[in-house]
Amino acid sequence: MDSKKLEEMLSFVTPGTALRAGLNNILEAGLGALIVVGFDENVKKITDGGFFLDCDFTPERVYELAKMDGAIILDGECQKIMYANVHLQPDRKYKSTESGTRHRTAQRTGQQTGKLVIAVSERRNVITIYKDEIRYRLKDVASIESEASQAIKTMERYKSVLDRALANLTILELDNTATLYDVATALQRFEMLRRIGDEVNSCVVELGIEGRLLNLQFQDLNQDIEEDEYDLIRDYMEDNIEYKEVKDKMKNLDDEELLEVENFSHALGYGKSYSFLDNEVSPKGYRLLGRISKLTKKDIEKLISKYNSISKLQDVPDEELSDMKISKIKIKALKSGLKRLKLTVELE
Ligand code: 3AT
Ligand code: 3AT
Ligand code: MN
Repeated sequence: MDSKKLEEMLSFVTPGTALRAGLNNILEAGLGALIVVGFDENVKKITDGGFFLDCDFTPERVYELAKMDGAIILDGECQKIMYANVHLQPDRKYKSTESGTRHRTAQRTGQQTGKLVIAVSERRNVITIYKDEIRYRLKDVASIESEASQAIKTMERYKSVLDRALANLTILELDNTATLYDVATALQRFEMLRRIGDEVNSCVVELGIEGRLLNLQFQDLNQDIEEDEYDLIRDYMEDNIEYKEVKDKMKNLDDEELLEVENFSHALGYGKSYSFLDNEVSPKGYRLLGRISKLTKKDIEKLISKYNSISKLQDVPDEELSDMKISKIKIKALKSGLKRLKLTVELE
């Protein structure tokens, strides 16, 4: 499913919005509803009967109107109630998987008009939202919260595994003994973390204002992750490949492929075989140099375009760096920084 589109749909009905307050009232009173968000020619074409209101939207009004049969039509911003008691007659060429007439109508109307359509089920006490090909059943806050707390725990575990993999890689890189296997494993950890992070994020979105605390925890766990991954990929990807290609390949792996380390070295542009994993590799240096605070991005680019390898850079005499117009203080920071990186990682 298109998650950006679903997020946009959810933004209309998450806890904290006026529309959700109205929907909750309807649900709690054991009523049902059929609501279309947006009114234009396409919607008009399929309406029959009902009456024109054009009044300001309030949760109370929409609740009162839901006591009537038929559909309620709002404007696109949920600021106005345009019509109530409307009979909708969407084209039957749009397929519906639902059984009741309200839900079938909602699904077809969502496809035909491209508007957000909401059905509150009187019998089953649930809210379902539709738009184009998307059909999504809203979860109640308590069950999202318990799902989210599971996902956050998993995220914490994955994060600490990733941190260990990166620390290990740092030592190997500075010893010039890193293999493609070590790099691919670290990348695999990044991708696993990203996937569970996506789950947490969708909980955050659906929780609306109820998700603020969860969002803080999520942001905290995600800190620097993207940048670290960006640096790691640029450190090792083959010259004929783009960063985005690498990311897309990783994203497109299915659950089984995710577990096979060689898929990650393949994503970096290496051959698709297990045998490449023993290859010794040296990073360009983006990740390690990025941790030396005295060096600017420009310095790092300059060093990498000249040496293209951390192992070479470690042995470059200071004079040679001075000739490149790198200041004494930065050279000192670079040399001692690399030594210190190794020490601190080894102590951890
Ligand atoms: P009531 O006076 O409320 O009984 P009504 O004419 O207001 O009847 P509703 O919109 O309340 O009709 O619909 C009641 C049920 O009738 C809902 C649905 O199960 C059935 N129904 C309505 N229209 C159709 C239809 N075109 N085909 C099959 N069932 C329909
Ligand atoms: P419940 O889960 O029972 O709430 P349903 O999908 O089973 O919903 P029903 O056939 O029971 O749907 O119809 C319930 C009401 O939905 C009846 C009517 O007020 C409204 N409704 C059904 N079809 C339409 C339609 N085409 N346009 C406007 N309102 C409709
Ligand atoms: Mn029904």
